[in-house]
Amino acid sequence: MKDIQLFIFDLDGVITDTAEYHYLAWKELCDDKGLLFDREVNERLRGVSRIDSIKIIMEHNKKDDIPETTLVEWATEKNERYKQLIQKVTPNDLLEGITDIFNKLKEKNIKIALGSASKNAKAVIKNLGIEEIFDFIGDGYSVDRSKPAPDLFLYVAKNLNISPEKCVVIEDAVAGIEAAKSAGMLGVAIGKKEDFTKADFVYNSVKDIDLDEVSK
Ligand code: B16
Ligand code: MG
Repeated sequence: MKDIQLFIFDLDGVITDTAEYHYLAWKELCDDKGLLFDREVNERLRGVSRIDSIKIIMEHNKKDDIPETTLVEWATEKNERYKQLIQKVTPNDLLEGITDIFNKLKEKNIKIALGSASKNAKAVIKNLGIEEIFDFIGDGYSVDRSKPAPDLFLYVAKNLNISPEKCVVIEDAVAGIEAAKSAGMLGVAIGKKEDFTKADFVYNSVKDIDLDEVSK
């Protein structure tokens, strides 16, 4: 039996699906600026910070001459659209099975934290009605280096005074699992097995997570 004391949850793709809102906001921005953008490119932005996301979009458009200040401006424009869209988030947007997992962890006295790359994480959590669940919130403001760097997960664990080997990270992004493994934590991925070669466990969806199997 592992002595697991903390579960760190990613937000987008694990607790709720804000990827669709990110898609709509990026698509509107790209249409405005005459840039190519589609759902395939959007998939590459999972777990990636806002500024790194726009760099991936530029790479897709083969544009390497846009000044950094313009990229920041465009990313800010996208964020204004995104902030409007997430006003629509309600508790009905919680992914199936997540409340059950939170309840089981609470029963076992295992701590629960958020480890999201999003600077809008707190607003989303508030609209989902789950602010009270978390013992600690790590978001896009917490550290400088984003996933795949282990910094965010290490920061969260340190704040709760729990050593990395006693932590489990639940993630839907390859960069997130890489971050968990370089932090020395257990990495549980949501998605297709073939995409997550470094994960300790992979489940198709959140409702399939087997907490006993993970903690054994
Ligand atoms: P923001 P996660 C990530 O959330 C999203 O998956 C990613 O698409 C987004 O670019 C990133 O947050 C930053 O979000 O623009 O709101 O700061 O999966 O780490 O919860
Ligand atoms: Mg995610």
